[in-house]
Amino acid sequence: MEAYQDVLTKLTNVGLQYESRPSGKETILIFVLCPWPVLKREAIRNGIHDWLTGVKVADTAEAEEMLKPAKDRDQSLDDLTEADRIRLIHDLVTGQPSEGGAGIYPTDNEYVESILPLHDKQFNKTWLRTWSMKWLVNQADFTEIRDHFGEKVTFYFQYLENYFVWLFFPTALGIIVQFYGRPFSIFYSACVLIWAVFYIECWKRREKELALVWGVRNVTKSENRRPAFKGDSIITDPVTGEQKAFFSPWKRWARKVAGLPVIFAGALALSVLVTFMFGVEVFLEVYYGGYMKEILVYVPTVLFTLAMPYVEELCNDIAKRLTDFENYETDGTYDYHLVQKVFIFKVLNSYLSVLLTAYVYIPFGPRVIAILQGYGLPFATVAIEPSMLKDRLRAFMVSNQVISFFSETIFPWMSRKLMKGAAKVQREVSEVLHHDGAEDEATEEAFGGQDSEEIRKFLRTVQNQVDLPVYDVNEDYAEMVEQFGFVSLFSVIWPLTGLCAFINNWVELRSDAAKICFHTRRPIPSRTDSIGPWIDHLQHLTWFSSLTNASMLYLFRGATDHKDLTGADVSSRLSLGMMLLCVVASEHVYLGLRWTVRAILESIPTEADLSSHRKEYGIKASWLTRLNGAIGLTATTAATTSANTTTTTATTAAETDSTTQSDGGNYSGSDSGVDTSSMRGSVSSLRFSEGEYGTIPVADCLLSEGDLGAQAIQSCFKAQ
Ligand SMILES: [Ca+2]
Repeated sequence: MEAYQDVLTKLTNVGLQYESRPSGKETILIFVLCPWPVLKREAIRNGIHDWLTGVKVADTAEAEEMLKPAKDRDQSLDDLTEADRIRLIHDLVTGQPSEGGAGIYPTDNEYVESILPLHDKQFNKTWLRTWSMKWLVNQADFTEIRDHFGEKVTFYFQYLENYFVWLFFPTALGIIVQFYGRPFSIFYSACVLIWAVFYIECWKRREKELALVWGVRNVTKSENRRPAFKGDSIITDPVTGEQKAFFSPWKRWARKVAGLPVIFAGALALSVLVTFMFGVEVFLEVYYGGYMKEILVYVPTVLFTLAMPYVEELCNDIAKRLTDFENYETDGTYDYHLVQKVFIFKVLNSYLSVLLTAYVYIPFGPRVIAILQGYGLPFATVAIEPSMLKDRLRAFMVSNQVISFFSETIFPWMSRKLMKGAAKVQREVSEVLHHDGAEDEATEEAFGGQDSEEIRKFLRTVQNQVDLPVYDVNEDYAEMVEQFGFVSLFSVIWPLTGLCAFINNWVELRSDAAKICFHTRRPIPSRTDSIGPWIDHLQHLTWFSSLTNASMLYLFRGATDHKDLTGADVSSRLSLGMMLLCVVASEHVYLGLRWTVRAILESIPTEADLSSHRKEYGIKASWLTRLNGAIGLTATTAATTSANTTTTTATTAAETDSTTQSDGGNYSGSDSGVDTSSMRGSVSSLRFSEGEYGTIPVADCLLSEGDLGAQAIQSCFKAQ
């Protein structure tokens, strides 16, 4: 109860309103409402922060707007999207008290279970309907999603759509090669490699463009601190001069190095598991000739596929713990390092068995079997040939995609139905056993018993959403990047891999949308300016595919469906020196190609680049004109309010009116007496000599209180 009161006090302290209802016996739902003035304060504070840290490229008119006194700026809420509003309120609730937030965060506060925004059912319905009726999703649709769910989620969908469109090329080429060409074609493999390089470099351009259009450029560089971050000392920020918690990078590196053995051990264990499964499968296929062979051969694959989610979960858990231990300061860096670890496991899990078939089983299998047969072991002489590789890849692609489709859409829905059914049966059984419904009524009572039926219905839908898992966009990225790996690494084996991916991704885009609508909580909108670590992983995979393509072409070239190349041929052809030569040559060609494409694309400026330069130039020019004009004017005396730069927590009074904001003591009176013309006057009374700028604590006075656009900047000019 104390903890509950504590949370409520913290909420009121930052000016939020609330309404609470018990839910079940042990939890309480607290609904948070943010009054307009408070939201406005946060929006302005955020706007200034963005502007200072270079996130926003405001043009002259926008900057003028930002510099107006708060009372003239009421319309500034009109362009706040829903995502922005939720993000600001979430930041306000979870922010550090020293930065004006309420400091309520699930990992810090053991009584707070989670914080979530609620789904907008109507919006979700329209979203799914529009997307499922379209062959391609257009930019206006993405903008709508961005306004609703924020940039992080939208970046994923935008990336997926872009990837889907690009996949058309390997798909078409793959179909042609499959039906009119030969497998292991040098032409096809070269085309895929070139395609991958172009695709990645073009996406980078697109990404930058989107970040500018959405006004989130550089946003990852100026993120708020993660509440879970624990500093071990307090330092003065070298850029802004603020006091902030600090964690030594050396210590973090030490922790990283300490985590390495764990990752190695995990990776090794996973590889052993995959290899073991592979061994069992081969054993059954080649050695075992007895009862039910046809069925038994598939058992290891099925077992492995079924166990995979659990293995993956375990790996993710290890990765998460290690990353927690490394203590990152922002969500962006945290995600980056978490994804790096998860990706290592993912790669092993998905590609190892195909790699084993290609580089161990087919070249060396026949020799090993011949030796074993020499000892009199009854090995069946199964033909080991490159077409096995194709079968394996095909099975992998198809089963992977079918399984992931089911586990993302059908399975959560079914398991929820089952859980509900089970709970109902349990309730009925206990009712029959105890012959009284008192307990049931009690829960019903607790569940907003005093409210109208309508509110109770609402509370039930809220409870349903609370029960859903949290959406993690990185899982979806991992799935797509893994698939890109199959296309770039192995499609030379089976050219229809691209087609498979192409079809899958059309469905994927819609089914991931449905997943967010029905099977997860509404994601908390957050901002990002790129797809983060995934672009690096795409590049690593492309580099790696320059190796696999070359080596496979060397090993299996000449193989066709008509089996004129057997494993024995492959193994007799194998010369390590030649293979190494092929691989190194191919890798260098790849690096050269990448460098060239990047250099060419970078020399062509995008429309977004131009527009941001235009804006920057415009605003600098306008500032210069203004300063020149101001210095030329005769001085008018202006009351000098000194910029009191202590960082204050938000005032305690419930702020229903933003003009009472000056309670905190800073800037009192400035709200009424300030407009841009008096600013000119005050500037003119200063003589700008060298060194004067250095002493003005711009960031402090801008960031300490939200409500201050013009006043803060003005105070900077006035401070002497
Ligand atoms: Ca997905």
